[in-house]
Amino acid sequence: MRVPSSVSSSGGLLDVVLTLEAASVVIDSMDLGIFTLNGTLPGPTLRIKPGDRLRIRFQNLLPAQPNARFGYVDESNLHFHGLHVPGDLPSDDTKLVVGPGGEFQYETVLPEYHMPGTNWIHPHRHGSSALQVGGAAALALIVDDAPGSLPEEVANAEEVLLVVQDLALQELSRIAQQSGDSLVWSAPAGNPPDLLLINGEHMPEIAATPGRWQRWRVIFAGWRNVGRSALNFAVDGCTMQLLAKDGMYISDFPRSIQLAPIPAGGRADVMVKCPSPSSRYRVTSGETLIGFVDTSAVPVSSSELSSWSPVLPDYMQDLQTTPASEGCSCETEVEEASINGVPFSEDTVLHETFLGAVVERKIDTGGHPYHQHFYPFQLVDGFRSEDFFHLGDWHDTFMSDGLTREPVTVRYKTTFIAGEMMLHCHRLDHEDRGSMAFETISPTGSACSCSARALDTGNIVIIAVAVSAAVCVVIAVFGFCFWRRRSPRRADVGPE
Ligand SMILES: [Cu+2]
Repeated sequence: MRVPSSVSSSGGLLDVVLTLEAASVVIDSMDLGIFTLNGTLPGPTLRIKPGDRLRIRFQNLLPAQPNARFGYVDESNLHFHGLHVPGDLPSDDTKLVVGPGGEFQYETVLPEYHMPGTNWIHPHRHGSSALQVGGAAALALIVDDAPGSLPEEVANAEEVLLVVQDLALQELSRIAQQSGDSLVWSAPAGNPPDLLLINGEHMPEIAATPGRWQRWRVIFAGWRNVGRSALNFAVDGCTMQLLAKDGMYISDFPRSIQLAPIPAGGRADVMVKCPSPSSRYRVTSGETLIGFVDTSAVPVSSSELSSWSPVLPDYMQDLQTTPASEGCSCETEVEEASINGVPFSEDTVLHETFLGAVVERKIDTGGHPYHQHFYPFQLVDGFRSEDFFHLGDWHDTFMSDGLTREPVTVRYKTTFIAGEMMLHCHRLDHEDRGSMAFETISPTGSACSCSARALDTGNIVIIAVAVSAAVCVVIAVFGFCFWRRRSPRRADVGPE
């Protein structure tokens, strides 16, 4: 299987250029025009450590399409999916718009206590995220573990990165046509198949030694449901022990699972061991074959995995028995083109919280993968106990997918990062249509609100009045000067 190129931080800094650009690829003898980060499918893997500075010069090299229907198919930005970093510039602010030919330098610092794990980066321009992420700009962003922090069997295991992408050729062609993209996306006409790719390959072969544990980092760099559900990831005939979800270690490793139902945008780190030599095992999503594990001829024996719990950072302290702060428990219903009936607007706040609050959300996902930026949330109530989902687990992307009764209750504590936090459906065509909102986290306040409201326009009115007054003064002064200058000239030339 292909392994994406990789670049790691050094001396506390990861300083890279990421370009969003069109590229041509051939998959299963089909010529495809796709979106890429740095020209490859997927983009290069970025590796960083807690406490490091991440500096990304993002360059939008897409061709300008000024006549495209909605006017933003050539605009973009980046989202650091899974990082616990501020949501305002120059950090992870998805309101930023970088036009074709434009660039922006992102810079953010991971806290020293950041949870190590498997995350990813993708474009997030409201209105064009489905086409750009679906087709297929994404890369893995790994926050590496400190030496000595993992159990030996995990630390010493061979790492296998799987960036799973859902190249739905017909659906993406329809979205490209709707959004007026005529220069980047292209796929065969007719009825080309949907392709579930791993590291840019269709049905790759993963090499393994029989009997030896591997650490698989599975990223579903997805933008829609697969069929009607999550990526139902399984390796038939092999042992899977869950290690982490959405870039956060579980507290009861090892947890035996048969299936990892990863919603679009989600991740799962799984220890995988296949038993027999010279054998082929199927990697599947539901009924769909997406790859193979091919084992070598000589088996080895390896010890069982021992129990292990991570040190949890402040923003992941257990909240199962901690009630929400007064007024901070709100309902959130995710819909096709709105949240709680309100379509996305940069001027509308969905919920309001404050630093230090214990926030509770009762989320009705209804088949829509719910994603929160920079504050992950803990599953607290509303779950049937399944292997993959335990009460107390943490996620940043969650879809009930028939495994829960709705609504599900989640909690998180707003520890240190204030500002605007995006939340949205990770079926990105829904996000593009308005299934997104943000809540504000006040650095100084002490009250929550569950009611959507327009942003305070008081300051805007004051600024508008001040600007109008200044313009009036300038016009008056200019008029007076003009009159003074014209008058003598008339006088000068008069006698002639
Ligand atoms: Cu949705």
